Amino acid sequence: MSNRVQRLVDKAALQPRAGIIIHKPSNIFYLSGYTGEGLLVITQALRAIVTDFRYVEQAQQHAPGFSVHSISNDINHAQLAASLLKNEGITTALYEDDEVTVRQGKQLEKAMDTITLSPLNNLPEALRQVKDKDEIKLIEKACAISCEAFEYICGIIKPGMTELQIKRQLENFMMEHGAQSTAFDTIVASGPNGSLPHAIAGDRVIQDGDMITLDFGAKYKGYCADMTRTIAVGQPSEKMLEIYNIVLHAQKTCQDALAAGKNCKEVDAIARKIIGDKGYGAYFGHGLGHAVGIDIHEDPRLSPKCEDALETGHVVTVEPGIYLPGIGGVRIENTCVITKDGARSLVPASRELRIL
Ligand SMILES: [Mn+2]
Repeated sequence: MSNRVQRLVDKAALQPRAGIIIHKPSNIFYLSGYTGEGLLVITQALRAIVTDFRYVEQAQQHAPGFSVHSISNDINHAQLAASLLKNEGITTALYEDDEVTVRQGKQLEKAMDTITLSPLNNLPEALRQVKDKDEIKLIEKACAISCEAFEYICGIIKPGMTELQIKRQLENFMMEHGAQSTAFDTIVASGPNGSLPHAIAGDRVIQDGDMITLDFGAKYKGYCADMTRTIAVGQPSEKMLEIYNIVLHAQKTCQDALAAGKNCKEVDAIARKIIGDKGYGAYFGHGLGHAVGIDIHEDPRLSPKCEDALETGHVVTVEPGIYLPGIGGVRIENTCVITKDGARSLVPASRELRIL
């Protein structure tokens, strides 16, 4: 963790009289290991956590390299951060203008009277894009728990169950098998609900012949998994089989195309071409994928707008889909790590259509 703070200091080219204030929980966790409330104050010499009484002991345990400072009735977070910075002779502070609320911003401006505030420009997020070996292991473990849950749920889904029952059983299984939580709210979209890419699981009862899209992931030691499988309960319609095979071909082709140096929008374009050539371009309206890590959606994005090049250590999803209003939808998603010689899926579950 101390190495990460030093890399941030280097990336920001932090001057001796400049400091950094971190409010975003995922950046606080990445830089310090601390998961409670509060903020980080960093200078060339200082690594500090500003929090309140409830979290003092937790912060000391999580972040041994940091000094821990508690607010009181007389001094708020902004004032305590300002006093730490002023003690170091700091005159400029970089802060997360995309994270602090308007109210927090006003408090900061007031407290930092002799300090000039300036945007940090998502430098911690830039560092987080390339995952180290330990981070990849944690994402891989999160994916392994998710795949076990997928196997389990395929064994119990039957006509007559509701989407919500499936969602609860899937999430419970992940929790009972090592997940700290779900990485995001599980999507269970059955039958015609499958045409809603981010359908909310509800009371719909599974029927024979339904296809069901399951989009879910475990969170393990702070890191997210993201996977989607569309399965069939009994024999699906010809139309659904047709779009399944197109999505499967697009997913496999794009996953095989992942490599360091490739442009994100170039990989997205492969899926758009495959699906478009079959006449379903208008029914694939979202990006091909996104990076995953501490947050479920990180940069870079595999989207038509993203000019970034993939790098070894990026972890991205590949998740093409086709959504036909009133009929249903198919999406297939793996979380993949970019390696020296291509990419490797962290999701071992088969992508072939599973008919229960
Ligand atoms: Mn995803």
